[in-house]
Amino acid sequence: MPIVEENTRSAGKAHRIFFAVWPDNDTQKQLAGLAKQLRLESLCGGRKIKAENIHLTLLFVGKVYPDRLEVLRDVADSIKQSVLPAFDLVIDEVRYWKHNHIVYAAPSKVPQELVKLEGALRDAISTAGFPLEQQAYAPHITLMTNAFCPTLPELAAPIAWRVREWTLVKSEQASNGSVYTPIGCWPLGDF
Ligand code: 2AM
Repeated sequence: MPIVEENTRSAGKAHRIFFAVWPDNDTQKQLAGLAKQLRLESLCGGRKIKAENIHLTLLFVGKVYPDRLEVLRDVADSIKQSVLPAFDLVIDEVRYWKHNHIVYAAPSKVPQELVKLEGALRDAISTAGFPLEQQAYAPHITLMTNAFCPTLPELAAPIAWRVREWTLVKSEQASNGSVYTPIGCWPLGDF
């Protein structure tokens, strides 16, 4: 995955930042249980993502300095909740990317509301001068890393997730893996 160019250098330490939707407790439990339920570890090897780290990335922003973080929050504030409704995300597939050895869960049908949310964020953040990767949005929830999985089991039942909000997240590396901290949250409209 190409690394995003650093944003304008300024005072303080830059943080690695992304926008995501984070599962509620029940959905998190179901997604975390998938690797176990499908015996992905014995099938594919690799390492399970910690339950608290399971998420769906909306937009990866990359390195952001503290003063630009405020700009990012203002841009997020300016996105109209009235045109972005809450939506149902039905996770019904488990897939594998050979190129980066990731096993992930995904919806076979990507909701238009998710496409609209990602598009609105991308437009607003890019207009505010943040350099973004240009690749097409591929919604996925990473379940395992460093996996090798030529055959994948099928999901017995889909996981229905009501997405009601989106989050700005700071990512840090600790000795035992990534630590994700929410630093902003915006509701989706329930009409
Ligand atoms: P992943 O699930 O495929 O690893 C934090 O790193 C989140 O941003 C992860 O969900 C990661 O996706 C996603 N992401 C997207 N582009 C990235 C990039 N260039 N570098 C690191 N993470 C990226």
